[in-house]
Parts: sequence; C-alpha cells; structure tokens
Amino acid sequence: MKAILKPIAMIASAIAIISCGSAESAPVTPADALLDRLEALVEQGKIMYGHQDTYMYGHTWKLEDDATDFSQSDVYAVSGRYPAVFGMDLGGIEMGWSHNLDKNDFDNMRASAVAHHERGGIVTFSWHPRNPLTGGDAWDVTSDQVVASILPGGEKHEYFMGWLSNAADFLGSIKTADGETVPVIWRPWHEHTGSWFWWGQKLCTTEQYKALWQMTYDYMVNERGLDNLVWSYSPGAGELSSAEVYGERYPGDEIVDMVGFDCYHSRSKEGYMASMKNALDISSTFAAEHGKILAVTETGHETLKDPKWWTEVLYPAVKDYPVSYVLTWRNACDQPNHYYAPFPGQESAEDFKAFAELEDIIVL
Ligand code: BMA
Repeated sequence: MKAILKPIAMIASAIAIISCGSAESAPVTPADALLDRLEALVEQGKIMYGHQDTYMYGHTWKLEDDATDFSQSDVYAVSGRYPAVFGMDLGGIEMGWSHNLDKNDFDNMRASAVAHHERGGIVTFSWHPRNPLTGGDAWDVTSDQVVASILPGGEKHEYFMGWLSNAADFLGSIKTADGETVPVIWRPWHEHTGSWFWWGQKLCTTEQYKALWQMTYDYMVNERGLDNLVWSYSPGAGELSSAEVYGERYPGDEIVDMVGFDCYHSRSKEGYMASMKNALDISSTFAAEHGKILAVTETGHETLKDPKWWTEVLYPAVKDYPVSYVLTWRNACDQPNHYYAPFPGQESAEDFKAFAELEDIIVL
C-alpha cells in the first residue's frame, strides 16, 4: 500500500530524493490517483465539504428509483454548490437487496457516484451490514461472537464471504461510460471504539478486529483485484481518551490509506469543540506519523439549531488541521428531525452559504 504523506522520519530522505531530480512515478490505479488528489488538496490547505446521501433525498424530497438525473441536493438548493464529497452506505448489499438500509436504490447509488465523479467530486462509502450470526441489523450487539464466527474457521465464514463478494461486486461496478472505474474512499468497520455495532470494542478482541480488516482487504484487493478503493480507518471520537485508544485496533499501514474519526455535536458547543480538538490532535499526529491522509469522516449537529454552526463551530474546529474533508451526515426525508445539512428556509442556510464561500473550503 502506497504511503502518502511521508512519515516524519522519511521527510529528510524524501527531500534528498526530490532534490536529486527524480520524479515520482505516475499513478497507476484509480485509488492511487485519488490519493494523489487528496494529498495535493491537503498540501494546499484545502478542506472539502461532504454530505451523506446528498443526491438520494433531502429533508422534503426523495429521488425516484431508476433515476438518470442526479442534480437535486439540499446543499445545492441552499448554496448553488454541490458537496465535494458524496457519502453513501452499502448496508443491505450483503443481502442482495435492490435498496439499501435507508431505502436508496443501489442502481441510483452507482449511477450517482459516477455522475458525482464526472462532476469533479469524490465518493465515499461506509457499510452498516446486518448481523451475520443473529440475523439482526448492524446495531444488534446481543452476541460477542459475531466477528469470531465470520473469521476463517468460524461457522459463518463462508456465509460472510458471500457478503463481501456482494460488496466487492458493487464497489467494482462503479464505472463511467468509457469503462473507467471510479475511485472511492471505502470506510468499513467504522466507529469500532464504541460498542453499538457488532464489530465494536466490547464485541470482539483487538486481534479479531484486525483480522476482520485484513480478511476484508485480502478478499477485495488480493482476491478480487479491486484497485479503486482508498481504505479509511475511522474510530468514534467519543471514546478517544488517549492516542493509544486511537491506535489500539489500527489494522496496519499496509492496508490503510486514510485515518479519521466520527464526531457529532450532540450536546453543547463547548463539548463538541473539545471533542473535535482532542480527536484532531490525536488523529493528525497519528496521520503524520503513519504517512496517511486525515479526514473528519462523519460529523454534524442534528437539526442545526445554531444558525452560525458552519462558520462559528465547524470551521473553527477544523481550520488549523490538515483535514482533507469533513462530511456531515444525512438529511432524512422520512424523519423530520434527522438532518445535518441545511435546506431552503433552514435557520443555518445563510451561514452555510458563507461557509461554502470560504477560500479554504471546497465545494463544487
Ligand atoms: C445512522 C442513522 C440511521 C441510518 C444509518 C445508516 O446514523 O442516520 O437512520 O440508517 O446511519 O445510514
């Protein structure tokens, strides 16, 4: 796996190489090209804004199945700009469903990923797969044997490899009309420092968690040959009492390209700012030491009751860190109080426009 930002110890030798005039070789895979792009943006001090499911639905609307036009977005309706990063979730692909866990048509997801890529944006996927042992959902934590059961030798191993196969089929099928595979930031097994998903902290051992990552990587990259995935590691911020906690279950430099965390503004502004600072201090140091790109992989303030949240809370929290993107979560169309981006008339809409116009914030 290509190391992107040079670890501190390598900087001196990197400078020596550059001063000798040797050029870095051209990117050979879609994933490498995306990593180079992310690295260049970080070096320029730019931060991309991202929004989950932005073309799929908004606060008051939902895309039809089998759509061909992907231009509606609450963010666009407010600002005339699209998020630079478009997040989606593969939950349900493992079951062979036609729609994901949030009722998005997988065909729409594939086509909108291509459209977003062609618009100049970057796509990222998380995955909330169902529980392969109990048959419950990703949040079913009634058994602490789930990860053990899907690892090699476990009773659900073969069954789960079928799930990985479905996910790999989808991720490898995101292609332009010219047959170019679209690179995506792939963020499996997220928020594992908490214990609300079956792969969480109290539900498996460190070795089992790392083995789950390795198995996922080996299958998708080595066995299936997917070369369009940028692998992203993202603990939950709430549990990061120390740098050790952040790195405890890190699956390894060879199979991770990016690091980040998920951090929500759920209580006070002060609490969120402190949590962001803590997580950014830890993860930016970790990223520099390991030569990885940094991102705030999920964030947001549900219902955005602070009308200046974008310029007075989010922006000050991230602006001094080498963050490639910040992604706010989804604007559900079927839950009136589940939204993290503005829509026309929403009280933070004007402030979002100001945020989107900041020189170091990238929107499309
Ligand atoms: C959660 C909520 C859920 C959703 C899940 C996966 O944070 O938004 O409603 O199903 O993410 O997208």
